[in-house]
Amino acid sequence: MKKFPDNFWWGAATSGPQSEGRFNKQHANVFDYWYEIEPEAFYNHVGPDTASNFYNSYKEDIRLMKEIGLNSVRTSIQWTRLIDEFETASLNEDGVRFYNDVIDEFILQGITPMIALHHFDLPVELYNKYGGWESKHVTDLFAKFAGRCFELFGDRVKHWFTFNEPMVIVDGQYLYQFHYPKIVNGKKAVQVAYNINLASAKAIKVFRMMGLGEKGAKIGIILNLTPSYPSSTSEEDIKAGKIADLWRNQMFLDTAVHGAFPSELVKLLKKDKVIWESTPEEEKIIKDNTIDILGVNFYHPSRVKAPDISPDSLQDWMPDRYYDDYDMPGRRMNVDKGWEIFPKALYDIALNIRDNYQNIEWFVAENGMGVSREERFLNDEGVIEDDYRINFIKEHLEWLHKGIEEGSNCRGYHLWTPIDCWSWSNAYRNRYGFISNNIHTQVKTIKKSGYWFKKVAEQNALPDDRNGGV
Ligand code: BGP
Repeated sequence: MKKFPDNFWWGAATSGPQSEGRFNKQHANVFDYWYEIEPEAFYNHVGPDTASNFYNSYKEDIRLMKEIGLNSVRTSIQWTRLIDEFETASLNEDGVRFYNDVIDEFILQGITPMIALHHFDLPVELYNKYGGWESKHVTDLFAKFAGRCFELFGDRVKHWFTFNEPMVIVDGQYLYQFHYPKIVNGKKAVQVAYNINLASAKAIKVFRMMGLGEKGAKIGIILNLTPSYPSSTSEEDIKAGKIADLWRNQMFLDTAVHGAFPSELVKLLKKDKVIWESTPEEEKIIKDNTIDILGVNFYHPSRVKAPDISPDSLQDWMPDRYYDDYDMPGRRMNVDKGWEIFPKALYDIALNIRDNYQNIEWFVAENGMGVSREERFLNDEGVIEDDYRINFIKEHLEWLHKGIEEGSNCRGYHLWTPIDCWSWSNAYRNRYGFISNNIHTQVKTIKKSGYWFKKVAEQNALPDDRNGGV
C-alpha cells in the first residue's frame, strides 16, 4: 500500500461558469457573450446556458460527490452572478443566496469547499469599458469583488484561490486566440500577465486586512505548471527550455511565492522593449502579498527546442520567438485531447516546489483525462468503464507519492472534474468526470473511476497492484 499523509484531500474541481448554467445571472462573462455572438465557435454549438445544471441540481450533485468519497471540492464564484454593479461591488441577492446554499450544502455533506474567485470568467462589460485585464482599474474592481466574497463566506470557506490558470487568460485572449476576444498582441499579453499578478496580490491584501488568516483561512493561486523539457542536451535547446519555463511557469509562480518576477524574464522583456508598466507602489503590493498555499493544475508537460528561425528575425514580438514546441517521437498521448501523458512530471513539479519554492504547502488542484464518446465504454449495467482514467490517475498518484515521500509538502489530489462539465469552446466533446452527465436529460451516473476513487479515499492509500488492487 502506498499511504498518503493524514487528512489528505481526495477531491475534484469544477468552476462556476462550467457547471452552474447561466440561470438567473444578471451579467454575461466573456464566454457567455462569445457564445451569443459566435455559437459556431463552440463544439456542436453547445454553450454555457445549461452547463451541468448545477444551479438547479446542486443538492443532488453534491450528494453524488459525497457518494464517491470526495472530502474536498473546488468550484468558483462567478463575478457575474454575485455582483450587481461592478464599480461598487453591490450584491445580487439571488447570487448571495445561491452561493450560501452551495457552501452550506458542501459542509453539511462533510465536503470541504474550496473557492476560486476567477476562472476565465471576466464580466464582458469590464472588457468593453476598460479592456478587461489590460486595465489597472479592473484589478481594483477585482479586489472589491474578492472582499465581498470574504465578507459573505469567510466564516465557512477556509481555502481561497484568487485565480485559476491565469496563464491561460494570457495565452487564450492575447496570444493564441482560443478565448474571446482572440487578440494577438505580445506587448498587451505582457501587461495583462503583470496586471493579473497585481490583481491577485491586491485580493490577498484585502484578505489579510480582514484578518481571515487569523481565523484559520488560507489563500493562494492555482497555476497550470507545465515543466519544460528540452528536446536535447544541446546548449540551444536547454536555453529554449529555460526561457519557456520563465514565461510559462515562473512568471506567475515566482511572483506568487517569492513576491517578485524572475529577474532573467524582466531583463529579457526590457531588452525586447515589451516590459510592462508598473510603479514601485504596485511592486510593493506584490512583494508583501504572497500566497499561503499553491494549487497546481497538471495535465501535460511542455517539450521545447531551439526555434527554427532566429529570434532576431523581423517579426512582431511573441514569447515563443525563443522556443518551438517539440513533439517527442514515441510519446504517449491522450489522442482525444491532443495532450501528452507524462506522469513523472508531477514528481518533477513536487521536487521543484520543495527545492525552489520554500517547500510551500501545495496540492494537485487539477489533473485528468478528457476522453470523447465515452458511451463506447458503457457496460450492461449502464456504467462507463473508464479504466484508462483509473490508470491515468493511478500513475500520477504513484509519482506524486514518491515526491511526498521525498519531502514535498503536498496536501491533496483533485481530479478535473467531479461531474462531466462544459469545457469552454470544446463544450462537451471531451469528458473528464468521475460522474457522467447526459446533457439532454441531465441524468448523472457514477463511472467506474468514481467507485474506484472512493476506495482510494477511504483507505487514504493507493493499493499495490501486486496485492490485488481495488
Ligand atoms: C483546465 C481548466 C479547466 C478545464 C480543463 C480541461 O485548463 O482550468 O477549466 O477546462 O483545463 O481542459 P479542456 O476544457 O480544454 O478540455
